[in-house]
Amino acid sequence: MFKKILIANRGEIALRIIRTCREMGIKTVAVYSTADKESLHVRFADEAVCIGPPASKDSYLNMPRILAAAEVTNADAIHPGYGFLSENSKFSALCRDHGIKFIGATPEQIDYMGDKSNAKDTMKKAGVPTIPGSDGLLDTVEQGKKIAKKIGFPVIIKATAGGGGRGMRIIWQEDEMENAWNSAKQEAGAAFGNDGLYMEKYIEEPRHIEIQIAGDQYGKVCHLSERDCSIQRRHQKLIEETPSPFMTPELRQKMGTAAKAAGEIIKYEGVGTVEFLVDKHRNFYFMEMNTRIQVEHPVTEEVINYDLVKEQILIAAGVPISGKDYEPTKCAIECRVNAEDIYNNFRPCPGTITSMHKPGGHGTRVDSHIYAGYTIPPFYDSMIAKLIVSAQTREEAIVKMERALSEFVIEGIKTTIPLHQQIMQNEDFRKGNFTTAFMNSFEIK
Ligand code: MV4
Repeated sequence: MFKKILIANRGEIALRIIRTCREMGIKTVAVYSTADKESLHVRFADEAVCIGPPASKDSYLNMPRILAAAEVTNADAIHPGYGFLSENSKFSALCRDHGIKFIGATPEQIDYMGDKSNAKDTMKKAGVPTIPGSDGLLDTVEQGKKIAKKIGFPVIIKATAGGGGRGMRIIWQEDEMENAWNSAKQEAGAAFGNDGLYMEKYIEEPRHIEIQIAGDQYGKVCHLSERDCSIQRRHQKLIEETPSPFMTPELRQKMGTAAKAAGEIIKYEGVGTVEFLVDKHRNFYFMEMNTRIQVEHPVTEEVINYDLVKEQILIAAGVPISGKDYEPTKCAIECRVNAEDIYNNFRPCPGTITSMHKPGGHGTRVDSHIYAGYTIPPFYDSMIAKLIVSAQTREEAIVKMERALSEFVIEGIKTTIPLHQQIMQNEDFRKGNFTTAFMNSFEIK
């Protein structure tokens, strides 16, 4: 087992990883930018190394500095958390070259899954359902028109190097094709240095349902059920829950089997997530695979009683997994609390928290690095806390979330807590009747 793990991240996920390391008897090294000197991850770790100025590119994305910090502290592994270097193949390769275990995917797997058209191709071969569209990349706009006529409008053009919604264009009729093609190609080239595009039938108002998987070094892959992440705004998830209110035992069985096939074909080691779009007829299609621990992992942990970060560390150390699949035995919901002004187009609101109170009690979990007197720096993501509740039924979980949100006091800055309170009151949300379009028509009071 590892003796010392360096955590190449900040905020709540750095704390989350440090906590599991402590429970496993593994020493921890925090790295931090000068903007995070007063952060809890710095105080909770056994050692801490400053790796540079506030800007992420100079600190949390600074590969030589992070590797140097690992070498001077004698860390034998690096946990990248989510975001930052977690899906950076160059960093994964650098760790391997330096004899430091990267707790995440291999460089080959990251590159493979990072090319979306390629990933889709592989999934098709594994028997995972994919959305009808072009066979690989499109060569010309004429070819795009031909395929669109065959599969029928609307269609969507996606950047093969994209993901998270960047470089996509929806096309409703043929005369829009030329413009969409040109602007998508231009945007993808500028953003990713790769202007490859592919086409799919556009699925209107789908649900976003993802399956958590875990694979070990011996080729065994299991699934840990789904998370419904349909409540999102501009590709930023707001609320995640498990089980999905749209799920049936039959669909879970099919999606779980497909997600395992996805993990098996790439010999996936570690915890990962297979994202699917699910249409109103409960047809499901592969969308992307994430080769990292995700923000929303706690809802899965709460319903299957499983520490996913511990599992990541065990798998990286070569421990075999049990191989058993999991069914949720209760319900969990997560609300992401961001330092944003919901009445001002979700403008980020960094600043000092003058006073605060975190909710607690039965079935209530808060994953957060904030405290009274803490100043949220303006340089990073605006998520400051995750509030997770679990209960026997979805109805009870919603009531518990309302109770916990009402206890949550954060003064000095604006947060998205009032938005979550309004969503919990929404009739369609309460009925489980929602798609990825939910927030488009949600009226903030
Ligand atoms: C789609 C789609 C509809 N049809 N593909 C958005 C992010 C990127 N990972 C893929 N995305 C989508 N791909 C087809 N063929 C709709 C979306 C989409 C979406 C997906 C999941 C969650 C939220 C979304 C919001 C808008 C669009």
